[in-house]
Amino acid sequence: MAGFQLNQAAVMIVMVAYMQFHTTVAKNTHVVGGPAGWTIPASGSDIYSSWAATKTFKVGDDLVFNFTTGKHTVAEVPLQGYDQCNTTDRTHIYKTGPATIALTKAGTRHYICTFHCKMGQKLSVNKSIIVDLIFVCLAKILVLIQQRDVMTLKGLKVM
Ligand SMILES: [Cu+2]
Repeated sequence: MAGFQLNQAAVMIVMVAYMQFHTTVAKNTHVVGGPAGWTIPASGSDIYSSWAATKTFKVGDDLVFNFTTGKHTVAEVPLQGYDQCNTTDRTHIYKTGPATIALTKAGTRHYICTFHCKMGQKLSVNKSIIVDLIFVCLAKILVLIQQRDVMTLKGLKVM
């Protein structure tokens, strides 16, 4: 019984910590390239890698690509497509500006302009959800422990 109450308290603590984490580290909107926006960079793709290096991207954040429709595009491509400016294996293409793209999964994502990639209009971002994963795993483990305790308690009642 004491163990059951302790685990219930532990589940509550993890849930509260998780909610706190999500309210304090709220979703961020990142305007790609800052005031310059999504355009042909004057000095190559360094402008976008430098911009990305100053940001922390989390799952749930949004990327906003500011561009004039018809002048540029945003295509999500694998690393090879990013390196070679090749859109064959693109997963998405956004042709209407501004384009808001939600970062829904962890890992590195690559975006290129299908018109001007070779002129350096490309961006690579890396997202981290390590803290999120730790919370989710911990909560799941505690729920499992709690369920096991409930079953044990039921077993005791029958006896
Ligand atoms: Cu372009």
